[in-house]
Amino acid sequence: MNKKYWQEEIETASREEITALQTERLQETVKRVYEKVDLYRKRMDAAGVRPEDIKTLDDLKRLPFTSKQDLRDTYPYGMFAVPLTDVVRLHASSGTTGKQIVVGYTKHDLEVWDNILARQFTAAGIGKEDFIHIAFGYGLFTGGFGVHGGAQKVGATVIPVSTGNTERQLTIMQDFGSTALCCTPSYAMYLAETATAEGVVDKLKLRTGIFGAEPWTEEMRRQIESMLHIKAYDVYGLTEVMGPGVAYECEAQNGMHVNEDHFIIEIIDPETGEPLPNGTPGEIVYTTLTKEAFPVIRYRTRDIGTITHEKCECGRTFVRMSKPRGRTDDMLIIRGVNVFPSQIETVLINLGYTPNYQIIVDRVNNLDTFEVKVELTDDNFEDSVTALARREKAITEAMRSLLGIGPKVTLVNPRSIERSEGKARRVIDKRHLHD
Ligand code: DLL
Repeated sequence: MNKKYWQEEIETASREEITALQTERLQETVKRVYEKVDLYRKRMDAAGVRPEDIKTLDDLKRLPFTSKQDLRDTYPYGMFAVPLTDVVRLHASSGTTGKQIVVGYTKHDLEVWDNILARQFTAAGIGKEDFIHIAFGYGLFTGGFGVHGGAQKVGATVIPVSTGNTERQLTIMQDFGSTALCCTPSYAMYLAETATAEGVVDKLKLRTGIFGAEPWTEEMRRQIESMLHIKAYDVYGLTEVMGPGVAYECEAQNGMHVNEDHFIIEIIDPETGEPLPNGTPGEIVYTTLTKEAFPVIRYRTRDIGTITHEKCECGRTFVRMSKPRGRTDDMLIIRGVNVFPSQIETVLINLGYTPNYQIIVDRVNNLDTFEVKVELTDDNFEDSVTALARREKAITEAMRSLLGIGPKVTLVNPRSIERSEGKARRVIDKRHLHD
C-alpha cells in the first residue's frame, strides 16, 4: 500500500505553522541574497529596503521584483548565492525566445527537489510498485532529471527514456511494463494517438501520468485520460524557481498545491505590480525560501493564474494554484481582442477535435489576420467540400461566440500538423517579423 502523503506533517500543517515557517525562511533568504548577490543588494538599496525591514510576510511586497532579463544580464553565474565549488548541478533553459539562462543547485537543493517530486508522485498514488517512464528531456532541461530524483526517492523503478523515438517509447512501455508516464501533455497526446493507431493501448500497463511544462486544458486532460485509460495529473514548475515540482496536483485534480515550505506564491496585476486578492487572475510571482545556490526573490513568471486557500479534500493545506491558462507573453492581441491558445483548445475539444491545432496570426494592410488550422481525425475525416465547409463554419462560429472574433478555420489532414516531443508550438505570430 503506497503512502497517502510523502511528508504528512508539513503537507497538512496549519496556516499558522506555515506562516511562521515562511516568515523565518523569508528573512533568512533576504539576508543571504543581500549579502551574496550584487543585483539584490543594489535593487534593495535603490528601493530603500533592508533585510531587517522584513518582519512579516506582508513585507514581501516591499521587495523589488526580478525578471528573466535579470538572469540574462547576469549570465552565467551573477545571481548564484554560493561559491561555485558548492554547486553540484547546472540546468539551463532557452525559453521560447532569446538567450539561455543557467541555474545551479547545491546538494541540499537537490535533496529538496527530490522530496517535492516525491510528494507529487505520492499524491498521484505512485510508489514502490510503479515503473516510472520518464519521457521528459534529460538535456539541460529540468524536466527529466527533476522528476527522476523524486521517482527514485519513492522507490519506484525508474525508466529514464528521455524524449524522442515514439516507436521505441511504445516498445519500452510494453516490454518493461511502464505504469506511470511523465512527459509534456502534448507528447502524451502524441503517444496516445500512435498507440491507438497501432492498436497497442490495451497492451500497456499504464495507469497514471504526470504531465506539465506547458499549458493544457481540462478538456485535453480528459482526452488523454480516456485514450490511455489513465489518471492524468498536472505538475508545474519553471527553471528559474527550481524546475518541475514547484506545485503538484493531488487526487482531487483541482488545482496544484504549492510547496509552501520552499516557495511563496503571489498573484499580481501585471500592469501595476500590485498584489491581487485570492481568486483574481493575475501574474504568478514566486519567491524561494530554501534554495541555496540560486535563490530568487519575487520572480515574475509571466504565467497567468489564480490561487485559493479553500480546503482541499485530500487534506493537504498548501495553497492551490489553478492551471495556468497561459502566459502574459502567450496572450495574443488580435484586432484588440485578447486571445489565449487555451481558449481555442477548449472550443476544439468540445467540438470533438483533437488538440492538434496551430494558430497563425499575421498583419495584412494594417489589419490582423487570424487563422486556425485544425486537424481532422480518422473518425471525422470527410472529403466532401461542402461537409468540410460546414465544419469549418461551425468552428469559426463557436470561437466567435467565445472570443468575440472569429478566425478563418482551415481543416487539414489527420497527422499533418507537426508533433512535438517536448513543448508544443501552437502559435505562429508573423506580425513581429514585419515590424
Ligand atoms: O517546464 C519545468 C517543468 C518540467 C515543469 C516538467 C513541469 C514538468 P521551463 O522550461 O523553464 O521549465 O518552463 C517553465 O513552462 O513558466 C509555464 O509557462 C510553463 N509550465 C510549466 N508547467 C506548466 C503547467 C519547465 N503544469 C514554463 N501548466 C512556466 C502550464 C506550465 N504551464
